[in-house]
Formats: sequence, structure tokens, C-alpha cells
Amino acid sequence: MTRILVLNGPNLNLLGSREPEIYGKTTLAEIEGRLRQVAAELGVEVECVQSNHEGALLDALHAARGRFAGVLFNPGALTHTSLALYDGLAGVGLPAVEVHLSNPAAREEYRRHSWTARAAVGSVAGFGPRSYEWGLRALAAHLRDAGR
Ligand code: CA2
Repeated sequence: MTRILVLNGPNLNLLGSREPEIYGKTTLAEIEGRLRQVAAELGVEVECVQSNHEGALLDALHAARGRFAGVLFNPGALTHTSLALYDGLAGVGLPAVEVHLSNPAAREEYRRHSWTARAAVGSVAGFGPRSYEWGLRALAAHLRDAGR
């Protein structure tokens, strides 16, 4: 079965507990639960990893080679700063869809640039937890089209 790595970066483990006006009330566990439901519907399998550490995210990406067909990735604030994650994503060569709860393009200037999006197939942002769901649907369709 097609396997997809769902990777979440720094502070996303705090979802639902702080700043609900920006990031909503849904917890990461709830988002992951919904992704498992959608994955079952799509006939794919998801494995979910969250880390607050850039190096651990890189390790997860490297370990994904040969085990996963693609990556659904919310790099959190590292989106805007991490050339290393860009290099890692580009280096492993797995198709990735970047997702964001908020719409960084409509926020502060320093959130308007994404390093990681440069190595992604595409992005879904601004729809809260549904960004993940639609990102997963888009990635699964992309993998299907690519015969992977
Ligand atoms: O909108 C998104 O998904 C972001 O990736 C979230 C990041 C932010 O730096 C990006 O610009 C956009 C921040 C994640 C922090 O999550 C928190 C959740 C609850 C409480 C505090 C932080």
C-alpha cells in the first residue's frame, strides 16, 4: 500500500492549547486522527511524526527514503528559515506537499517566504485543519498520477 509520511515541525504539538485565535482549537492528535480516516478512504497509509528539532525532522526525511512514497509536511516556523530542510527535501527526492493551518502569505512579511515550498510539489494553506486533509488528497492524487 502507498505510504505517506506526515511530518510536523516545531510547536505544532501545542495545537489546541494556545493561540486558538490563530491556529484554532483542534489538537494535532485530532488532525492526525482525521488524516487516518481520509487515508483509509483513499486507500493509502499515513505515519505521523512531530518534532521540535530541525535535525530530527531531517533524520525523519532521510529515513523516509524507500519507506514512503511521499511526504505531507508542515515545517512550522522552519518553513521560513531552514535552508537545511529545503536541501533535505530536495535531496531525498520524495514528492512533498507543504501544508499550513494559517495563510502565511497574508501574515507578517517574514512569513511570506518559504524555503521548503521550493522543494514541494505544491502547497495548501489557510484552511485550518482542512489544509492537511486537502493536502493529503492532493498528494495521494499526485502519487497516483505518477504511478507511485
Ligand atoms: O500556519 C501554519 O501551519 C504555520 O506553519 C504555523 C507555524 C508558523 O510559524 C508558520 O508561519 C505557519 C507556527 C506553529 C506554532 O504552533 C502553535 C500552536 C499553538 C500555540 C502556539 C504555537
